[in-house]
Amino acid sequence: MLTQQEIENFKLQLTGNKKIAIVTHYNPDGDALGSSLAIFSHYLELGYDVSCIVPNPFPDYLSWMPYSSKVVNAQKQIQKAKRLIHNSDILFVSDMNAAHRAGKDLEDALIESKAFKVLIDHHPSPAFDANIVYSTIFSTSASEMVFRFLKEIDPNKSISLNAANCIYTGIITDTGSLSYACNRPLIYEILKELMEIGVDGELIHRQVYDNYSESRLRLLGVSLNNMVVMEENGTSYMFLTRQNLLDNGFKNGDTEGFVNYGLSLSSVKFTAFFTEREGRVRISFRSKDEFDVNVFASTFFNGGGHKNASASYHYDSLENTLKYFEEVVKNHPELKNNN
Ligand SMILES: [Mn+2]
Repeated sequence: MLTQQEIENFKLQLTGNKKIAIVTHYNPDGDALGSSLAIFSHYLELGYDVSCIVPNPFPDYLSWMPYSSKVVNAQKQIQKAKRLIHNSDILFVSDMNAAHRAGKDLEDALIESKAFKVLIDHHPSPAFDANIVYSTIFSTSASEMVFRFLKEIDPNKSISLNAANCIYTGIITDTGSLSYACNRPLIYEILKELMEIGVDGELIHRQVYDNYSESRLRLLGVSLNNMVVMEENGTSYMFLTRQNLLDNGFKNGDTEGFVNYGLSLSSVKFTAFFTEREGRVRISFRSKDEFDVNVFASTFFNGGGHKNASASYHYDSLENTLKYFEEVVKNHPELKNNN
């Protein structure tokens, strides 16, 4: 909830000819892009000068999203991205809880910016110095938070179909199509409102989930083949080597969501997915119920995220990383003697 003071402060910032910039996290997913483009659509359509910046490219299966062609990719246009952040009067930071989540190249620009800063997020422990921190873990997604934010700022201003489509996309992609992190009535009230605005939920589902590349499906096959089940620990993991990625024409975003397959086994309450990159291994963690993968990732892999979904990088070979992971799992008090 915003305070009356925050609402007034923000509205004051909006007066006049203001420049707005929006930045989201590295490796943008459906919620990162959805929340950012929802803010973008809303203020662009109100006549503001708005820019939306991503640290690196978003996956192809999101390219149908409204205004996606207007997104500035900082990896390609770093000077432009920094200039837009520097020159903005209002800076939104969305779907991330700290400046470093936007990657090394944008981190300083976000911290040094003199703009009025608004953080919109749903990760634990927001650690970004902003004028408004609009964040709670009791939310499906940053996109849901954008909806709530816009409603609180001006309950009478309608949300456009473009913005609604973006918000809907963020909500369904961050909840595995409403299968986790969504056990609150409010989310269904929001979805109802989005549909009343004109969102075609079935179409969005097809655009997101039936729009994959061949490389993605091939890589899923390899990942499943590489799956290891640690029955005694209620744990499974899958991995992709660098060679697997090269052999199958890996593109950014291809492995999005793979980690969830490891969790679909009845005996498993904790799963991890490892991707070998240059000089490091990217790891995603997922869990069912009470096992906290935010704590697991931060304790053993210097990462973080949410209770049931987190991620980190490990700076070692894939082989050593998997060995270390197995060791940690076998000795973990909550994973020993799973039954
Ligand atoms: Mn998110």
